[in-house]
Amino acid sequence: MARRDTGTDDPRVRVRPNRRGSRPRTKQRPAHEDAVIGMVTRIDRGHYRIRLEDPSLTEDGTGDITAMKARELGRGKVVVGDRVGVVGDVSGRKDTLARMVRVEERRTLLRRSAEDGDAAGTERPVVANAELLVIVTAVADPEPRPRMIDRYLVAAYDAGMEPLLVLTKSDLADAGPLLALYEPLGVASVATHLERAVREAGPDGAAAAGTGVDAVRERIAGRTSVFVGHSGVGKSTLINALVPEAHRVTGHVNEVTGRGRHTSTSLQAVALPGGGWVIDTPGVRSFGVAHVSSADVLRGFPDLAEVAEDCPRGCTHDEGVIDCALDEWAAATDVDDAVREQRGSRVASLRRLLAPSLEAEDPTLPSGHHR
Ligand SMILES: Nc1nc2c(ncn2[C@@H]2O[C@H](COP(=O)(O)OP(=O)(O)OP(=O)(O)O)[C@@H](O)[C@H]2O)c(=O)[nH]1
Ligand SMILES: [Mg+2]
Ligand SMILES: [Zn+2]
Repeated sequence: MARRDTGTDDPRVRVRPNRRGSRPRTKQRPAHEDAVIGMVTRIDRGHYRIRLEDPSLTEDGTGDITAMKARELGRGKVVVGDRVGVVGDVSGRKDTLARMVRVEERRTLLRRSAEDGDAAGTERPVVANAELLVIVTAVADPEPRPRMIDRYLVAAYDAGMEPLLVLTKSDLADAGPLLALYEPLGVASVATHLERAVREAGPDGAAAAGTGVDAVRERIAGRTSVFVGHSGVGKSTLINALVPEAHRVTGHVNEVTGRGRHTSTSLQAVALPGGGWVIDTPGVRSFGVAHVSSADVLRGFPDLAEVAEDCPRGCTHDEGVIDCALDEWAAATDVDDAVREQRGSRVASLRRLLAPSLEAEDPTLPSGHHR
């Protein structure tokens, strides 16, 4: 997939290419050559929790330190997942603060746009450098919202991230209809069900299995993934099952509103035992993608993007527009009926993801999917 330039949102944040040890040869040395590198794992009121690449630098050997932004960094946003350079006291001792002096170039950037208020339409960075967007949706309790999944898919393609659909609570309802809705797009998916004992272990974790947990573990191994979705879908519970050391607090779904309690309140990156990171995020009601164009979405589907190269200039690829090459491709008579049918549903699914239609109502799932 083509990666877009994901520089920070503010030109005043100095982004430097990742040089990995090779010293610049010019006489002009960059500022803070002695800075050590780490990853931002949590942000709490202007305090950045950072895990250093070299954990032996800290007194306790964990590599965890706290830093504040140096003034020279300007107002540009630094987010969880950012690789940053820090100077000063990196001992990690209690009450010490290091200085964060630079942000390395981002490989991916998950962004969302504000949907109401003064900032409506403006985009904000959410997480940097993650490879996998784990879209967590409960098959019931709370009710699944396919539009939300669609928005997250759009955000993943825009960010240059690979999506993984995880359908939780498959003990409560059949995951089949939802899986079928995303099958034509070729989105990887896993249905999970955690045993009561695992769920109730809460932040103390329980390595005991549940259905689908191993499949998720395999997919996230050695990579950086972000778990997103509505409050109460079971993001933190799943992360505890995957990484018992995570100690994430979990909540209940309110019987009256059918929603979670917004138990997790901040983003938190948790190291995987075998390498890689999982980033738990607070549940959100919606995820704005107004900043994403149809071309950004198409990049997630190289085969369809190639077909769309034959579209008239400025084609929106919407259903019913004149001469959209996707229609011609989906109706081709020189292929088997089965292939034609497949193409048709793939184009229809893509169109569902394209920006304007995202405002529409949720597609209805076949009734009676509850157990
Ligand atoms: N029946 C059932 N319940 C589950 C399953 N997984 C999680 N839950 C329950 O769902 C509720 C919410 O779980 P959390 O992990 O706190 O949800 P969350 O997505 O982290 O929510 P926020 O932090 O508010 O965004 C808890 O009561 C869990 O026990 C499952 O597989 N089956
Ligand atoms: Mg949570
Ligand atoms: Zn078109």
